[in-house]
Amino acid sequence: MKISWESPSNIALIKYWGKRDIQIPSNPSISFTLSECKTTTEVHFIEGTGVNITLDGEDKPEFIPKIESFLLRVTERHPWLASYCLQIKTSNSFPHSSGIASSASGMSALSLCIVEFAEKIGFKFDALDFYQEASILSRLGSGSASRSIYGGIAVWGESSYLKKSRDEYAIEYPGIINPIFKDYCDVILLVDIEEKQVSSTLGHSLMNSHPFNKQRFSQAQKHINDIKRILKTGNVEDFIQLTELEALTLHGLMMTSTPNFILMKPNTLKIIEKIREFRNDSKLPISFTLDAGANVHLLFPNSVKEKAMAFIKNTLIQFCRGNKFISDHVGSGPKRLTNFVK
Ligand code: 2P0
Repeated sequence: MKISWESPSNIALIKYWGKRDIQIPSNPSISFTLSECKTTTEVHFIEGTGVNITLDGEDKPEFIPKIESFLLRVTERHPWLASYCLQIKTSNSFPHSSGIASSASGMSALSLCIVEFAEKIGFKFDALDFYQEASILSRLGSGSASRSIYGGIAVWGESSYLKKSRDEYAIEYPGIINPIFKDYCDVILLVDIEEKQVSSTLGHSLMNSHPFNKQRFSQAQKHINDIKRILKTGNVEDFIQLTELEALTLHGLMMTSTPNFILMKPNTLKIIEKIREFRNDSKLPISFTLDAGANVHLLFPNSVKEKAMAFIKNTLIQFCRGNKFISDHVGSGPKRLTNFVK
């Protein structure tokens, strides 16, 4: 039986950085689910054992250890999986060497295929619904992947400010969302396309002994309360202040851990300077956030898209590797593609 899903990447506004036990986050995080940056995965479930994987039609034996350890974790919840061999065919909409992590879209697409198959063979997910189960499995593969299961805005990790939030799975953001955020734009400016310098596993683990960890985890809780108000009112000035602070805090944490890392490149800083200068002069609500790398995510409301794109083409593009950027926006979440083949 072949099952197929398409699942998007996401960009965190309140960052997940630090975890314990089996992928339990040290603080809650909130993200925009993207639309254009996505992974398409088809899984052929065959009776037997083992796994093989192709990316864009090419065998990828180097991906197998990571997938196997993920499947081992999943088998604890889904014992039926031990009797199946998985043939996984996957492709990403974004270039492999773009510095964009494919773990969120890739792990969520694979998890959705597994949960759909589980449902088809009559496996019961206790009290959880389909998407909660898919988010749990995604989390076991990669923390940020748990958020890609939902369109719009997703929350992962418990916060007293959002009563339905959980550490085990993400949920669709349960608060009121001002229309301005429903089609917010994210243009990813590709500064560095190399493999990640620091694996997220190492990055997260450095938070365990980080001198500022307690302050950071309580700051993130406070930021959930702040963003809740901002998402409701649509106050873009406060949105910019909070999300830029989150981005720089993430990098500040990496710069102050032992060992420490500088993941920004000179062009990352040039772009940030230009964004702040342009915002000051134009009074347009154009801002940035960062992932755990050198690329810059340019964030702005859809209403200023034309001016923002002109700013990119006139000023920012010169700092992008090969003049490349990816234009994305808040999206509607994963899509089931299964064309039922027995
Ligand atoms: C996030 N990042 O909230 C944060 C902000 C990067 C910067 O989650 O070890 O690949 O697989 O759970 O999800 C990147 O880490 O880490 C990440 P694992 P993941 O999006």
